[in-house]
Amino acid sequence: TRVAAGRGRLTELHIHNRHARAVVALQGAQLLSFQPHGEPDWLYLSPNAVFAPGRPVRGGVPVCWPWFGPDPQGLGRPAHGFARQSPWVLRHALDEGDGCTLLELELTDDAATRALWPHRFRLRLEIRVGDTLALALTTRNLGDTHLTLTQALHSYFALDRIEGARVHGLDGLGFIDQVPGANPQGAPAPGPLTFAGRLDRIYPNAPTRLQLEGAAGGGRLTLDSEGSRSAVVWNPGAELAAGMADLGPGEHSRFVCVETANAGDDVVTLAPGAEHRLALAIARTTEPSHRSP
Ligand code: TA6
Repeated sequence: TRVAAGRGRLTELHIHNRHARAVVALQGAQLLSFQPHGEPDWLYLSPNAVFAPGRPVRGGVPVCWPWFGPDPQGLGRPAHGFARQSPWVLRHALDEGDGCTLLELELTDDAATRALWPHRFRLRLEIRVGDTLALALTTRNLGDTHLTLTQALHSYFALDRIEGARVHGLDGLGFIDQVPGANPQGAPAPGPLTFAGRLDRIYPNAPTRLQLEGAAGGGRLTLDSEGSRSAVVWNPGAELAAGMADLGPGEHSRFVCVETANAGDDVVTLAPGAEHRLALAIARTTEPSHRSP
């Protein structure tokens, strides 16, 4: 593991082990790239992403914390919380016996975080880089009152093309439709989820296993989560992506966000001293696509 001067004055960690290469920005503890040897990157990073201190980076796995979505109190604080644009600290980088690398990054409260959110906390993100990828986000309440939070591992997965993408595991489930103007109570539909335009949904009762078909490199990515009842799926569609400065025309076709979350009614409450762990493990399966989960 090498610490390197990254793009736009951000510091990056470059991991290269027996299994894979990965890049993590210390800002936001944001995984920007995960590439097992001989495979394309599993993660999408926008060619128009902005790399600058204090600005969220479009792609990889942003950590949305301690709220998911717009400021829940309408106080004008940043969307998706402040963790993704805060400077984190690298605690450990361990080479494990099996050739995997385990990184542990940490964010703790300081004057800047308390000005936005008046709580004492320790937030840790473990990233395990092997021939599979595992992330675990653990929040500990260091204060003497209860705290509540929502959060997400806002993973951007690289696709060959959006028309080929299918999310399996959400068939027949109700969802909260987040597209402006849509009926918020989305009607459940049979079959895998496909993409034909802008889609932005919170599934409040998602299973712990989802599969993404159509990921760059073929096969399926299997997503196993812990500590989460809700999943979020987002694709901006052609028009919105074209108008976003850090995406651009055609970029909607190259990714989909499938997010392990505590969002909507899936709120985490932590007593003083308590902790919560939100985890995601991702593996590629190359089984024939007719074997649905
Ligand atoms: O996870 C979906 C979502 O909340 C969408 O509503 C969309 O806005 C997206 O995240 C990206 O948010 P950002 O603040 O990174 O532009």
